Amino acid sequence: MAKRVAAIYDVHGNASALDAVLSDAEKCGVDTIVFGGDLAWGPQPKLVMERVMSLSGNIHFIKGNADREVGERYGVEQGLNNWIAEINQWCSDQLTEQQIDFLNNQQEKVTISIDGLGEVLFVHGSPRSDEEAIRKDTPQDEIEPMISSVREPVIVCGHTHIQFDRTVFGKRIVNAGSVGLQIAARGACWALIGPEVDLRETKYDYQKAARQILESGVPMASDFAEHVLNPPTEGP
Ligand SMILES: [Mn+2]
Repeated sequence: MAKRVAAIYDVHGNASALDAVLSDAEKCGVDTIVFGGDLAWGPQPKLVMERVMSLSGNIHFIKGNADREVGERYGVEQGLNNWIAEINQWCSDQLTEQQIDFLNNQQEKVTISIDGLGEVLFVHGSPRSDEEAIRKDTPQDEIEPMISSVREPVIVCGHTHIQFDRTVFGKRIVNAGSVGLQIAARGACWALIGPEVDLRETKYDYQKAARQILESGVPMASDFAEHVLNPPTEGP
């Protein structure tokens, strides 16, 4: 039985933000970490993979759609935009064979029994797809078929990069937000799960992060840097 679980989602190759979240999680006394997917796709894939693969303790990894695309070198032939395909290939090229194998061997989901909450299911997108989005305003009727076969009372997801905590047809659904490519947040977002649900936003040095991103060599580096300097708002 876990007591305090850090749900760390959508790091997207932002090593500075990840380091800040790992320090904050340690201060919060977490005994278990779930990395919820989309670790490497972004400006610092190698640093992020080195960091997470060196951690020890109770750690689980869920595969995100972007991990799948980097691990399997998805290109335009899979119907992707040029720029996404280009970043997939660049990220793949940065990683060692061992890091690629690690990405390709992550689980699709994990269930953990957590004090105060019971059984909690962790997925990347929705319980049935790593690309399906659950947002805070997704209509309940659209969510129903995504969760109808889930037996756990609590579901933790990510993928859309905006935190929420809502209940749909009796299931509590928590979106942990994004550590590295946050939307409508200034800091690195994650969730502390157990015994309550605490949606956290950890401050980090985003100006330093932006400088490192500009030096990383990632395609569209200035766009990534701009994203962390001025995260987009939620939009309409
Ligand atoms: Mn994703």
